[in-house]
Amino acid sequence: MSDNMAETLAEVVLQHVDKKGHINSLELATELKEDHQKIVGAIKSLQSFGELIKAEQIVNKRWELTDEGRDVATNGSHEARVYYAIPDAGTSQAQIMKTVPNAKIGFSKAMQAGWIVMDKKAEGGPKVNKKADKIEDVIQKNLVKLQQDQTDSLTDEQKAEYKKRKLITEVKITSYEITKGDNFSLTIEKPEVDLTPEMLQSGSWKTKNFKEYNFDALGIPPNGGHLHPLLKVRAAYRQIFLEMGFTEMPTNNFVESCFWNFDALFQPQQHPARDAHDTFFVSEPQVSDIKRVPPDYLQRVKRVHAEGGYGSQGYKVEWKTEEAEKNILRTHTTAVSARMLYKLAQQETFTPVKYFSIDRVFRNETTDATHLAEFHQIEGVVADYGLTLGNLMGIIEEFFKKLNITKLRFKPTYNPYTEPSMELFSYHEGLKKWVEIGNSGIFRPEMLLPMGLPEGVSVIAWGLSLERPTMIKYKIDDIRTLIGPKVDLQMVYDNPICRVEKH
Ligand code: FB9
Repeated sequence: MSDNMAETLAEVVLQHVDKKGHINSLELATELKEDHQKIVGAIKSLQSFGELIKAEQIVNKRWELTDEGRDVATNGSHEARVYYAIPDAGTSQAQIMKTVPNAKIGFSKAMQAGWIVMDKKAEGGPKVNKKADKIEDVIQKNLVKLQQDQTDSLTDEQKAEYKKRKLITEVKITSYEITKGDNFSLTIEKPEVDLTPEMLQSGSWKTKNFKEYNFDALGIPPNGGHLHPLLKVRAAYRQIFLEMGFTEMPTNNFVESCFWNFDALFQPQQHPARDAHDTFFVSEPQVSDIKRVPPDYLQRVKRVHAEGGYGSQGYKVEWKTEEAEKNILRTHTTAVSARMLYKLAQQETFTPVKYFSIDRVFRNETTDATHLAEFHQIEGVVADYGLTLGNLMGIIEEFFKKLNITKLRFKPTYNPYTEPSMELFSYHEGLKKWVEIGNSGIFRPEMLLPMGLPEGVSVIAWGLSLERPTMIKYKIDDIRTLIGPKVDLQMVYDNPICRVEKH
């Protein structure tokens, strides 16, 4: 029904209430030959205009015919149809059962009514005959009367029987007694509405009553963008490195050759970390253009792996270009550090540098609440003449001090590309125990010298992840609520700014 039709029906309701003082919705629907539900809809819409009308809900019960009841009203009761199906000469019960609808119940009811009789000794087998000369189909008459004028003329016994035979059912009929409200009026003050695109397209705006524009209303606060917690912590760590004079390395290549990720770092080609269960190998393009590695440098790397040199005995195993040229998802940002250090070594004159990187790395790990197949590695690198383990420990202490971590411990460990190497530990006041917070070391000569860095230049470096400090800061227990498909974006909207108090 269009808006206009509903308004018209509502106006008709008002006119009838005005004329008669009160009306019943069912009676009005009958009088207007209109669907009762549409009358109810008009009443509901009038109720939304304040006290125009009073509508008292009336719940009545009445008997209505079922589908089977309507069939009986039209075609006669089951027993009457059996009676009229019997010829004067009689017929077999089977013939009745075959040809008359609902014959089973009709047959027994006709027998009970004394309308028909069975002759079991009839010639040619049992026969059913009419017993009564004529019958009155009271059921059909009662149902037709109920159907036509809704009067409840049935006796209680008849109701019980017809209900039992599923010919009638009792239904609740909700209707409304309508009277004039305190603000009764024959005209409907249209509600104030907001303009919508549909009104403009349909032209219905012409009959609408629009709210005054409130130009003083405050606008809806725009839902601005929200930084992910990881990016907030990354910004904090980036600021610390920049304050310490570090330059960010270009880490915008997730795909890396095994040469830069492993071989340039003097990581042996047989190292388990280079297996597929630890590393994601790229199938297309499967190999990098190894010719882009300066051939002389590649040869020096090959030699230091296979034969040694620079004071090292090497690994004394064959070194294969086919291994070096394979493409992988980088397993650490130290691959980028290697590229940067090689580039540094090509300078005419060596200049000390401080580099850092914070970016994604990928490892073929089993995921759990604290591990994903990727994480963000934070790495600091310093290259200069004569750097020592003391410098490494000192710069790490300086770095973590800016994160308010002063209780540090260094534990010797092994890395393939640094010697010596140290794991970093910090005392966790909450857990009352020392927790690992990173790793570090001095790059080996077998990595630096083939690059062409001058004798005496040493490079110190350390690394940690971005996810661990982020989870601690934002009190997130499961890394999968921080990153991945299950992340609740509300977490991104709600988490506070990342502040690192300055010390
Ligand atoms: O981040 C780690 N832990 C951590 C860091 C910070 C933190 O809170 C902040 C101080 C306030 C709390 C915890 N870890 C390193 C230690 C562990 O979490 C470890 O279980 C997970 N590690 C990752 C690698 O796991 C496969 C963290 C990641 C890691 C480890 C080593 C490096 C980088 C990241 C490195 C390196 C390196 C070494 C030498 C030369 C160059 C780089």
